[in-house]
Amino acid sequence: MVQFQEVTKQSALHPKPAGLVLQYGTAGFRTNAKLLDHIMFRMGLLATLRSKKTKATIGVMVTASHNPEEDNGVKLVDPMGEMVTPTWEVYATQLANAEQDDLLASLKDIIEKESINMSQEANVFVGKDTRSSSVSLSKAVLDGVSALAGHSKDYGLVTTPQLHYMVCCQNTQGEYGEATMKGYYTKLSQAFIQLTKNVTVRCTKTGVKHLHHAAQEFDIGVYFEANGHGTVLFSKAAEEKIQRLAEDSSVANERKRAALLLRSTIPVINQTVGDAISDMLLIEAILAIKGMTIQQWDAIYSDLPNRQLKVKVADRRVIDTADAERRAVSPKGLQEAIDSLVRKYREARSFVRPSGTEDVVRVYAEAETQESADSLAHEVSLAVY
Ligand code: 16G
Repeated sequence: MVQFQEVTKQSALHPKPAGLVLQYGTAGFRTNAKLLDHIMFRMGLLATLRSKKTKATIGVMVTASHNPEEDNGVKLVDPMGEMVTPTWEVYATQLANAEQDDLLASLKDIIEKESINMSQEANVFVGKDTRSSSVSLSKAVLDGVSALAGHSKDYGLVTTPQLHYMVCCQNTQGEYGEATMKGYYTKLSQAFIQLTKNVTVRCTKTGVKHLHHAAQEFDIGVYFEANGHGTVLFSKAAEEKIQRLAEDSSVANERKRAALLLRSTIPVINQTVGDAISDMLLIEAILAIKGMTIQQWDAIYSDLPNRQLKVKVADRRVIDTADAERRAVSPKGLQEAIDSLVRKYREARSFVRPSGTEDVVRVYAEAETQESADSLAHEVSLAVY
């Protein structure tokens, strides 16, 4: 057969040192790179057979991970991006250790045992690490694939998890992601942005009306101001889901317990606006359920020393702010002056904004010590004045 003639021809270029025995170990074959050329060629052959057998794309990664630089290694990746199944590890060892003249017989033995249809198409993805030996070794893998007329895609330098990802994407027709480096980075970075957007603390302008609206955009929105205003809002969808889970008898115990707890929490909260009586009851309940004292609760978090001052000016409206009142955009030069004062202190921040209730400008400053916070607030007040 033409296919096997090509294997015979190509394998002569990747000869096995007689008597050498290697084992497919924890993470594939790993040893000194000088002993691996024939192994790579043969793993190219085996990956092609595995691809024909599974009718899916198979991965071959050339790497020895944390091993010394002079080592290298290879491992196979199964269709869903997982490690190759143990039966095929046995075949890998068998094929790797067949003496040069026995290679075809060993190959045919695997084909027969697995009833592989040799006319089935094969597709193999190959990746390599940064070792200098990886260049020629990954080439040997590609030779193995082409010797059995398989198709290959060489991803070049990739991390091992990236190659696993590519294989899975390819075999799920893109459901897991796009089988490209761009697809990998896009998927991860977008997921990261989405995730951190959901844990993110949103800042708004001062005032319950601003906070309340921002909190309404979440399924469960908790809002508060340093002066004590605040409450918790549940979206209609969240309330309905909690209700459904609390009533559903097929829901697992842990989830049901959480749903019942949330269901009992909702009516304790005054969702129309912050309410000290309602907040007190909710906090009492949370501390009782968690078995915590007020002192323990208070010790979870400590504010930096801070100072708030009010400055009387001719017209407070000359101060205009942006970024949820954290930057002064006018008058010109004010923000730069604040920034340079803040740089004089450790762990310092300072904001100025026109009050919404009095004819004054509010100056807020915080810093590592109370003395620094007081002094910064004073200096910023002078800059405002
Ligand atoms: C009002 C607001 C409060 C805000 C404060 C700011 C309500 C119910 N209360 O008390 O949310 O923090 O004004 O006042 O809306 P200021 O701009 O004078 O500092």
